[in-house]
Amino acid sequence: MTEPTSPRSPLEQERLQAAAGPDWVVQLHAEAGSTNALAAASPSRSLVVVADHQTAGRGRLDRSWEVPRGAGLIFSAVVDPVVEAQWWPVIPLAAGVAVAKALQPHVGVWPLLKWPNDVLIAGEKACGILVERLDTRPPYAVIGIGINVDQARDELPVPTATSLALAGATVDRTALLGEVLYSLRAQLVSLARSPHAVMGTYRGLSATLDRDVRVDLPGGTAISGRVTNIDEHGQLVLDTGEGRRLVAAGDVVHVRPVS
Ligand code: BT5
Repeated sequence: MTEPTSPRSPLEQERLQAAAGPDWVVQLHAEAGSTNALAAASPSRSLVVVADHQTAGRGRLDRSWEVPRGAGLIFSAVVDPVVEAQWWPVIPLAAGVAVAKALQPHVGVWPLLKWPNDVLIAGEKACGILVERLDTRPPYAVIGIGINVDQARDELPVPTATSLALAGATVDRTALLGEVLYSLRAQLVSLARSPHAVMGTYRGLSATLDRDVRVDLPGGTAISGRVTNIDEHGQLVLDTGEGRRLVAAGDVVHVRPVS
């Protein structure tokens, strides 16, 4: 379908739509502030807002997501997850599973997931995911995904980041969009049928399970302990040495692997 292109060739609407297939409605912006913000501003089911370049990319907790022009795959998909509210926390984890599965054939190893949903290649972050719930009826989820495709080391904003290129994979962003959306659809179908099954897959890809961690909590405090489980609702189960704590939100720092 497509001729070979260099990883940073400008994206084209028609090619993206062809790669995404009929299940999705792709809307390309040569430049956007945040694709999550654009998708949330005029949401419709199965809309996929793609940006060739993003100038105000958002991370969790008001952090930023930075990618040089053309070096990343940056998009937000609007979905109707058809799950009860109690299972919404599993959506970002399902998205992480979807990205890991889509990247595996390119990098030849299994990407692992740092809780909740950083996609790591060789321990470094290759993809960030930001899921937001909209007050629509039914409530839609905006699933924002940023994959580092072509950055050189000095183009990454933090030393803990990596890209597919640095992992040895030359990947066409258009084809990758199709692959990730296909994988995302499959995980969402699986989630609607059985959140337990998705969590089973998630645990198998977790880089955080059985690790000693420090979790920086949203309020500014931190707790440390061993991650003994990630429960059915995606919460960390932490053995602090003084008891068991459940963590629903926070930033994990892996302290050291289990010997
Ligand atoms: C995330 O937040 O990892 C979620 C990032 C989601 C980005 C996508 S792009 C499409 C959609 N539209 C948006 O506006 N956002 C979504 P968090 O876990 O908070 O991580 C943010 C932190 O990762 C930053 O504070 C940096 O330390 C680091 N960071 C920033 N840019 C990065 C990059 N390109 N690669 C790896 N790490 C990065």
